[in-house]
Amino acid sequence: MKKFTCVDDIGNLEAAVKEALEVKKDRFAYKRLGENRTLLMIFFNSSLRTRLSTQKAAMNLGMNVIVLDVNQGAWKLETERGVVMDGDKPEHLLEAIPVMGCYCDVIGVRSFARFESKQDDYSEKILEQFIRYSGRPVFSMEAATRHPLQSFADLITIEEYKTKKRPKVVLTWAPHPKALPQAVPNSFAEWMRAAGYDFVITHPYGYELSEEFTAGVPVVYDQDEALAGADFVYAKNWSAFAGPNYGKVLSTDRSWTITTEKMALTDNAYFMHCLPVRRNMIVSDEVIESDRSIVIPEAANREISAMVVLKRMLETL
Ligand code: AN0
Ligand code: CP
Repeated sequence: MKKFTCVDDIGNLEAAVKEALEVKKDRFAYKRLGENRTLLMIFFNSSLRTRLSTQKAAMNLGMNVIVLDVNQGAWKLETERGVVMDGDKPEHLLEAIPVMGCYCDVIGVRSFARFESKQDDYSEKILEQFIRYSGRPVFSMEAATRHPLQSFADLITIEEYKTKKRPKVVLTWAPHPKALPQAVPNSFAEWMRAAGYDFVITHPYGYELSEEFTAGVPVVYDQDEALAGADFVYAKNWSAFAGPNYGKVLSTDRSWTITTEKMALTDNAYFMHCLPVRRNMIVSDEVIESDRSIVIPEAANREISAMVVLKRMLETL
């Protein structure tokens, strides 16, 4: 595997989940595969889970790991070509990327939407430059439009917990005080469609996601109606995508918070969230602490999704 940025890169989903459950049974079986190979993880944004789970996955495979927080200790990077660099940025991404490629065999990149230009965000300007100029296999650790390691872990988790062949999975918007990217819901939608589940999205008017990710998925604007009969409730906030409101917070309506009353509308659904989560904005204390909350096993599966991706990259080096 030369890149992992979206669902198409993983190929057949059944085979990918099978491989995931296999490595989960014995996560040290491929300890020799990564010997003398180096993973470089580059963070333009904060992270707890991605940082730890991906490093752990690489160590399980015997790799060496270097982590670079670009905004802490590295030179500030200019990302635009043609800029006269007389400001506060001493280095250009176009040198930094091939230099980083010299010191490693595989690169992971976290680079969120910047909400300065929808065109730049949705063309994955930063991630694509790593793919083009690093000379190394590149995987996304959440980029501007997708979070595929998260979605893959979400899929593994649903496959582990489902009791029906085709469960009803509901992606629901929930309130949050700050503008968040659409990457997690875009990506989740893309993977749920590919998995062929009974998949429904619910959000207030104005929060429509890009059709690129949601084509054919029913959108129900009444959250209670959407939750009826759900087997999995996947909560997430995102900012507006459509039109001039791109990147804006249009609502903080707490009647969309997932509470015990909301969960009572479901078919005893499991509660999921990628984390980090703001309690009593996105979800009540009671729901996230309940025995139907699977946010911790979901986070644990991040190690497994990262293992499958790194293993496949190592196998094709
Ligand atoms: C990020 C987001 O919503 O995309 C990361 C989630 C994994 N969340 C925050 O910035 C709080
Ligand atoms: N879910 C997730 O990607 O978490 P982090 O932002 O902490 O890595």
